[in-house]
Amino acid sequence: MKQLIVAALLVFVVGCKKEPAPEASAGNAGPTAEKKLVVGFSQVGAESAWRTAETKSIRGEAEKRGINLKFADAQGKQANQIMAIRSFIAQGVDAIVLAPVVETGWEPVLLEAKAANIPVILVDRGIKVTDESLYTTLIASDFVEEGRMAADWLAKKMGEKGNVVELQGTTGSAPAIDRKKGFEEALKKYPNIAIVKSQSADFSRAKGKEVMEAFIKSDRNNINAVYAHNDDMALGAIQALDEAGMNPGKDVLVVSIDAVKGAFEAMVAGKLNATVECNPLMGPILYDTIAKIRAGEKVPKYTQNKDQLFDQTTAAQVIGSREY
Ligand code: GZL
Repeated sequence: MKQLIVAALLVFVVGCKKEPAPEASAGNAGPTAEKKLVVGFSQVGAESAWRTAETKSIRGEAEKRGINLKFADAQGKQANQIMAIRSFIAQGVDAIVLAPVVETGWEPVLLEAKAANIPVILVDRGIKVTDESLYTTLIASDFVEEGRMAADWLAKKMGEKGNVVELQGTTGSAPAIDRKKGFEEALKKYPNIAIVKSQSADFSRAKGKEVMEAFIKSDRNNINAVYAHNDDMALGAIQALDEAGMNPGKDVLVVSIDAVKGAFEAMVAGKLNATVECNPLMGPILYDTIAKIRAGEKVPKYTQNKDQLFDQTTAAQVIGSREY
């Protein structure tokens, strides 16, 4: 009888042995695995080398940190960004990241995110809202300061006199509005410099070439310098100037913003004169900020990415160490 009870007890103990938790595969975390952070990211599009670098940084860092990043490319359309944000809300993501294509028109969808209690982090561009609680924080460069830096450098190079043509970024976007504002503000110190033409080329190289061709066609003898709101448009303008035999970088000065690899190559080649860096490598600071928000820490409303100007005097020794 005693043997019977011991045997029964043995079966009971073996039978209760805890099976190891099923391996937490990428898709379904096992019962003991920590729940993966899920972040929805609505990206403007892929209009420039800078944008590509920003996407690479944000996606790559999510991969590195084991974050489940849901990525939506809006192809430059605000309606697509609004749809993407609604989809993230429906999926119940832990945080929404938005690089807003333009400054206005965000209140309705951000009110929905707020109602769903999902924090919204703005990267790279700001928005205009009456209720600032609709987003938790903005991580971006100071575009007005970038415009001022470009203007001051160009004015000195031009001997504080001459005519400038301006290639603006995407109409209604924070960088286009503020880079124009900063450039004009700084030019007030140089009454003998005039902006004789100014038009949007949507941050794209192809449109930058197209608009520059039109500027050349209409008044080629009155162009002493080009100010482009980003390197891609500047490189397009350089192509147009080259094709017109106008010697970019020497007879016509060219200054832009972003400091992507192509800009350094153009500076080394003597075709671009200077570029103001606008750092796109937002991944690490973005996820550090999300971690603080989720831990209940106070984060600043605005975190400024520091910028610096590069010109031909330093391009050759810096180009090898550039990360984007
Ligand atoms: C700046 C970013 C701008 C870049 C462009 O933060 O929004 O958009 O300067 C990009 O190259 O297209």
